[in-house]
Amino acid sequence: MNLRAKPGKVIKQVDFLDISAYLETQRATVDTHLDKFLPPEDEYPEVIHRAMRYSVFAGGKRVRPILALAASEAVGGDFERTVQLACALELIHTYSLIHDDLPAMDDDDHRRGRLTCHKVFGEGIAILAGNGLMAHAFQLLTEIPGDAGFSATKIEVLNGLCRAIGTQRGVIAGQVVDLVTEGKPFSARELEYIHSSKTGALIEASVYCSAVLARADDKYRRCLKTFGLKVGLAFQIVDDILDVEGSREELGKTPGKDTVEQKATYPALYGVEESRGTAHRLVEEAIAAIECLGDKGGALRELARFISIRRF
Ligand code: GRG
Repeated sequence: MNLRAKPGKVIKQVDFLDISAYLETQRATVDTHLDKFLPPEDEYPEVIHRAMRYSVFAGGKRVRPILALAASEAVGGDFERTVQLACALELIHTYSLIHDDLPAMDDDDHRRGRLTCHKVFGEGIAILAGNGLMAHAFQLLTEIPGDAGFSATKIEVLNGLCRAIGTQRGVIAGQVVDLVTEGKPFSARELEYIHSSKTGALIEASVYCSAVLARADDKYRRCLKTFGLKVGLAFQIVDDILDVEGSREELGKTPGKDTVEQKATYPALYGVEESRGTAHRLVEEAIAAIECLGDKGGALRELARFISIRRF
């Protein structure tokens, strides 16, 4: 299996993937394409394009686009098409971060090691920068290259993504329940709903939509969906743990806020150790779910393991 690194450069898959090097090269590939796809800073009205680029290029691990690229590799997808989906996923994710940081939501001053978008550009422009990123993401998706016969596939991808971010177990649904349970007692069921929806749904869509775009067999779509769902939930559980254990330098944002704001988190309900155990178990189940991919699932397996042990 070949893993694409910088555009035009290919890393040969080895038995034991160096995950740090892999993440770094894939991140560079994603960033190059984000830069190409986003409107330039000097395009009128300049302030909105500066705000959009400020948040997108503030840092970020690019986990969702990297998962989309790895899933595509695993099922034989086309790189040029998939990278456009990958960038759309990152724009939607960044949009969710900008809105999540607003005073009306989590009210954060720092994100990705920088002042949040509304702190630099004001609330009005930050709201519009989020909206702008979402609009641009959907524009990118509709412009994925392909002949007329490919349109049905694009609609299926769009549908998968709209479902992932909507109000029926999508990102918005998870954020709503997160918001309304703040400071209140919450059940295990509500907690899993929040995490699977506000974070899991977009991660699940990253691998699932990538398989749809690659026109992969149903068997592969299904196993990647299960993989994404489990990895996505594990990702948010680790995020909760890092909020308890991480530092501002590692996280690029203020730790400890979940406790102060009495958020519904895994450590609050189960404690840190049990939560860590749950995240590890979910990742092992995710890895088992993609057994059908054989050697081609190597990068996805390593990405899943990285997600359970990450420190940032
Ligand atoms: C419909 C997309 C959308 C948004 C509107 C504001 C909102 C509704 C949802 C917020 C959802 C949210 C912020 C969930 C938290 C997800 C999460 C774990 C963020 C951190 O992700 P990382 O660690 O961050 O991948 P980086 O900075 O590395 O990209």
